[in-house]
Amino acid sequence: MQEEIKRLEKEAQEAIGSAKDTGALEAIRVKYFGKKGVLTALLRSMGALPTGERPKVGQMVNETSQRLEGLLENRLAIFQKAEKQQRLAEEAIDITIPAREMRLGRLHPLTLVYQTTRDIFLGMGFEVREGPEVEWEKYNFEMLNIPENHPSRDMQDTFYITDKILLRTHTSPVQVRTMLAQKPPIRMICPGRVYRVDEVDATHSPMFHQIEGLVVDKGITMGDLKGVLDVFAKALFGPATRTRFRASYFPFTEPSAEMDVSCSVCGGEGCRVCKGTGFIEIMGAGMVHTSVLQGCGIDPRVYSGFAFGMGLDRMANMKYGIADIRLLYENDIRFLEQF
Ligand code: 2NL
Repeated sequence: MQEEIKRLEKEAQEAIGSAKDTGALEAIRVKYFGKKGVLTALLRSMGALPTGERPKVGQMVNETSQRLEGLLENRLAIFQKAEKQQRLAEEAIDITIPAREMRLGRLHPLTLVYQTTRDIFLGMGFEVREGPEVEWEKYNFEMLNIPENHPSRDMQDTFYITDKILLRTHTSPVQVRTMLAQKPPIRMICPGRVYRVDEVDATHSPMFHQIEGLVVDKGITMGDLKGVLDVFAKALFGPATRTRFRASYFPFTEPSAEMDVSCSVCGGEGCRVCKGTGFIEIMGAGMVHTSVLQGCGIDPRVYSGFAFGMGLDRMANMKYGIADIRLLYENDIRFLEQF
């Protein structure tokens, strides 16, 4: 019996020593210590021994069991540690993969041209004023000396909300409101959306953007108008830019003019863009009509002023070489990313 126990211990030691993983160790544990295990069976069979031998053999089995269990536990701890390490290695997250690129937004070309224009006028002491897009007919037309029978007042050209309320067709009513509210000196620009009944095509949209400007003070002349607008044109299109003024007509200015700038593509030589003229028209302007000043409570014998207006959409298209106004409103990211 004692020989058998020694043999079993040796056999178990070898098995434990050559086990490759926790699974193999568990199988060994079951084989020797399980319910039907070899050592368990040995303990049970002790009843067959002579009474005098039982304590000695019992002690021997217990000691053997303790040694083997210790051995098993040590090996088990080693395997568990190794297996844990392997699992950690396998489950590791690769944090060195580059993060997804941050997609930075851009300013819309209209915003860019607006901000540039605004900053040029801020630099000359102008203030920015805004007003409602839904406007009184009175401020949009009457106060601007636009007569009842004028074609722009037609339902065909203006979006009416009621017979007295409409979508403003220009930003001039903001200037009317300013003149009604404050005494000269006034130096202001008013940017904003304006509306006209139009079919959409490459050059027309029922909603577009305007910037108008107004200066009212004592002794303001056409010379101030030309000087300010020339400074503006050079600041926006470059110092080599030349300007020229042609006589024109608006009901709210007298005299009225169109300002052209030398073509930035050919420098005034004449090309496809300026249709061979060397100049491109960029805005309308004029001396504020005395009736408009008077209507707004400003005495035209004391004060005079000049005003101008330009389409921002057209300016943006010119500056960035955009051929179709619709591109400004489609919000196609492939288009917008280019600015
Ligand atoms: C154009 C021409 C212009 C004005 C706008 C204005 C405003 C007041 C009084 C007098 Cl309150 N004038 N604005 C003057 C001349 C021309 O715009 O072609 N715009 C796109």
